[in-house]
Amino acid sequence: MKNNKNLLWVMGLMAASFSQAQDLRLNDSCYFERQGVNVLVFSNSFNGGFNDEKNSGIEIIQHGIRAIQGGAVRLNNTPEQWDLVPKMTFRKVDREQGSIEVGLRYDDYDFDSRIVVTAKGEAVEIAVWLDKPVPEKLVGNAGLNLEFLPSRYWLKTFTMDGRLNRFPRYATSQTVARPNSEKPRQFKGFKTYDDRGTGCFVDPLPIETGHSITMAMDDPERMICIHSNDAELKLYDGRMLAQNGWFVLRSILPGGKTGKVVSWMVEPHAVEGWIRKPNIGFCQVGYTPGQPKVSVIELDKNDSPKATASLMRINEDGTVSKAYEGKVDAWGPYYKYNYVKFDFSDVKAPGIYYIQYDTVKTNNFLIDPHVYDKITDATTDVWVPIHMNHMFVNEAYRVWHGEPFKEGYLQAPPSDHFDIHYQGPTTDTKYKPLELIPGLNVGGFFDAGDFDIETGANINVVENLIRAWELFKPSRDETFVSEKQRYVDLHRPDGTPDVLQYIEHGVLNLVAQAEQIGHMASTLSNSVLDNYHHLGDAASITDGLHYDPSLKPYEVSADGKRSGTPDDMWAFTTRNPRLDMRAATMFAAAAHALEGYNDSLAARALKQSKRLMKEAEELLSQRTESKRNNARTGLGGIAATNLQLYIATQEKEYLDVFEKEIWKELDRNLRFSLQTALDAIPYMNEDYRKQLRPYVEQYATYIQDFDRQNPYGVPIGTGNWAGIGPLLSFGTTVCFAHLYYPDIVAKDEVYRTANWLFGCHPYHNYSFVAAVGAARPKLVFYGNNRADFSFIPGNVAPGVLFRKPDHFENFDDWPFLWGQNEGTIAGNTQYIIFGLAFKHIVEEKK
Ligand SMILES: [Ca+2]
Ligand SMILES: [Ca+2]
Ligand SMILES: [Ca+2]
Repeated sequence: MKNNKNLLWVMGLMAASFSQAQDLRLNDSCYFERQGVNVLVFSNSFNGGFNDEKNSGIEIIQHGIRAIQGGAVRLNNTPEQWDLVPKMTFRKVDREQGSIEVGLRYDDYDFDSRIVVTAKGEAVEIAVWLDKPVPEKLVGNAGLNLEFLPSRYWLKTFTMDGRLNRFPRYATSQTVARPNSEKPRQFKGFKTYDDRGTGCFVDPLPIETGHSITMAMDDPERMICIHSNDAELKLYDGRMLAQNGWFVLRSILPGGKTGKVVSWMVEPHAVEGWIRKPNIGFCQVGYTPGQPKVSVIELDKNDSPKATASLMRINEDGTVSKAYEGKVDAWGPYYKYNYVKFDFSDVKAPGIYYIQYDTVKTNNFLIDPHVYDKITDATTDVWVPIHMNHMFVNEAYRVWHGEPFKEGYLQAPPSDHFDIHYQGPTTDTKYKPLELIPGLNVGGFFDAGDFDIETGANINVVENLIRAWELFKPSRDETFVSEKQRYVDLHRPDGTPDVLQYIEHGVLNLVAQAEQIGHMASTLSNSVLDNYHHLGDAASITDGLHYDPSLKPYEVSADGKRSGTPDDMWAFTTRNPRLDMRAATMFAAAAHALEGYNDSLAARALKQSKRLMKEAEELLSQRTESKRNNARTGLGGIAATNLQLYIATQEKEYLDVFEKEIWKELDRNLRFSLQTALDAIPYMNEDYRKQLRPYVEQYATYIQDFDRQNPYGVPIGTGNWAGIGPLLSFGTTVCFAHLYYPDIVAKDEVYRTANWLFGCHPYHNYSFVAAVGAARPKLVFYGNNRADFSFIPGNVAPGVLFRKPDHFENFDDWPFLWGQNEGTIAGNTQYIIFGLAFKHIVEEKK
C-alpha cells in the first residue's frame, strides 16, 4: 500500500514535470506559451483606421510563423478589410485560472460579447459568452471566427470528421447570391462590391462542415486540431471575395441564448524540442573590400550560441575553402530572441562568399568594390515610371497600364470617406459637388499599392527628386517620357535625364491643382469603395466616360461619351493652408530645377508658389495665436521652408529667416532638424559650419547609441507601419553628416542603414529592396501587382512589422499586409536620395 502510494506519487510527479514542459502557460508577456507555440489573445486589437488589417484578435505564432490570426466574434463568413470589426472594451488576464478574457462590442448593432481563452494542457479553450442574446438582425451572421494564412496552408491536407481533403492553391469553392438587405453593414456604410444592378451580394459557401478538424498533418510545424462539441465548424475560403482573404474557420452563435454559447478546443501541434533555425543577417548586396562587415545572428532563446562562425569562399574552380574563422560575440536579448554578432571585416579580398554558422549556410554574396553601383537603378528605371499616373506605360512586350482616369476628376461632395480621406462641409472651391474640375487628369504619381494621388506624398516626391537632382545631377536616361503622347516606355533613352522628367511629371499635376482649384487638394481619389481595392490595369479602374446621373447605372449615352456608372474619381478640396505652404515651397524649388528645361512650367510653378505662400500666410495669421504656432511648427520646419525658398529665389530675406530659426529648431529636435541644417551648408559660410559642429557631435553620439539599443544599430520602428521612412531619413542624415564632417561621423557609419535594408534585420535575411543587386531579395511586395504574388522592381518594403508584445515579422510568401510590404511613392523616392548619397560616399575612395 505504502509502496503503491509512493509509486503513484512518483508517477504524478513525472506527469506534472512532463506536462510542465509541454503545457501552454501564460508567460510574463501575457500570452500562452509552450516551446514552439505562442497563443496571443488580443495583444493586438482591431484599430479603426483601416479596419481589418489581418493583424489582430486571437493570433497563433506556431514555430515562429504567425499563420493564424483574426480570432474574434465577426459578422461575416469571410470578413473583408472594410467589414465591421469589434471594438475591444476590456482585456483581463487571470493568472490563477490561466485565462484571458476580452470584451468585444459592435456599436453599430449594440452587440456585446466576451471571449474567454483558457489554457487546457496542450490546448486552449476558446469560448464565447453572451450576457444578452445575439441581436435579431445578427442571428445567423454573428459567429466565432479564426483565420489561417493561405500561403502557409494551401496544398496541405486536412480532415473534417475523418473526411480527407486538401487546402486549395486557388479559390474555387462555391458561393451564393443573397439580397443586399441581409448583408451586415460595412465600414461607414460603404460597399466593397459592385452588384451590377442585381441587388445581391455574394456569400461564400463552406468548403467543409463538421465538429472536428485536423489541419496540415503533413506539416508538423503547421498542424493544428480544433474540435467543438457544442457548435458546427465551417471552413471557408476568404479569397472568394478578396484576394487578400484568409481561410476562415467559423461557428455561428446560436440565437436566443446567453451564457457560454460556443466553445472550441484548439490544439496547435508543437514539434518536440523545437528550436528556431538561426537567422543569419548580412548584406545581400554584398560588401566593398574596406567596409565593416558584421553579421547579426538571431537565435531562439532556447538555443545555445556557438563559439565561432566561418566565412567560406567559393573559388573560381567551384571548390569551397575557409577564408576566415572568427569568434561569435554575444549582444544579448532583444524582444523574444537572443542575438550574437560575427565580425568578418578582416576579409577584404574580392570574391564570392557565404557565412557558415554551425550547420547553417547562407546563400552567397560578393565582396567587390562595385557591389553598390546599381542600388538605385531599378527604382529610377522601373518602379518610379510605372507609378506615373495619366500615362500609358510600356516595358518591352509588356504594358504595365493604359492611360487612367481619362474622364477627369469631380468635385468631392461633403464626405467622411475611406482611406482616411475627408471632404469638409463645403467644397472651398467655385465648383459644385460632383461638378467636373477641368485639367486635373495630368501628371502625378500613384500613391503606393493604390492609385490615388496623395498630394502631400506627391509634394514629397517632387522635393525628393529635386534634391537628388540638385545634389547629384543624375544624368541617367533610360526612360522615354512623352507628355504629349501620354506615353512612357521603359529602357528607351530619349535624350533627357529621367529625374528631370519625373520632376516635371509631378509638378504638372500639382500646378494644375493650384491653378484649377485655387489651392491644393488633399487628395485625388476614388469616389466608391468598390473600385478602390482595384488590382489590375489602372486604366480599367474607371470606365473613362463622364458620369451622367441622368443615365441609369451601367447605361452608356448614345454618343458613347457618358455613363450612368458613378465611378469617376473625386478631388477632395478642403483647404489646408499648411499643405499650401508646403506646396509653395516645393513650387519654388521646382521652378529653379525646371529652369532651362521647361521654362513655361517653371514660370507657372513660381507664380503659384508666390500666390499660395501669400494666401497661406494670411489664412494662418487669421487663426488664433496658439493654432498658428501649432501650424507653424507643423510645417516641417520654418527653417526648411525658408532654405528652399532661398535656394529657389536667391532672395536674402529667406536666408535671414533660416539663420534665425535653424538654431532654435536644432535645440528643439536635433534628429529631425539636422538634415535641414546640413542641406544649407553649400550656401553658407565657414562660421556656419563651425557653429553647427557641436550639433553634429551630438548626432554622432545619437548614432552610436543605437548599438546599445538594439543589435542592428539603426532606429527600429514598432508602429503599425514598419519604420522605413524614419530609417531612410536617418540613413540620409548620416550620409550628409559624414560628407560635411568626416572627422566627426566616420565613413563606417553610413553602412548601418544599407545593411538593414539589404538583409541584416530580424525575421529573415532577405533584401527589402525588390530585385536590387542582392543575391536574395524579397519575392513579394504589396504593389499594385500583389494579386500575382510578385513585385515591381525597385520597390522598398516598409520592413519588419512589430506585433505586440514581442514579435517582428515580414512575410515573404504573402504580399497583402501593407504595414510590412507596401512601397510608397514618397518612401521610394526618399530611397533614391539615400542611395545616391550612399553611393557617392562609397565611391569616394574605393
Ligand atoms: Ca492612398
Ligand atoms: Ca529620359
Ligand atoms: Ca466614369
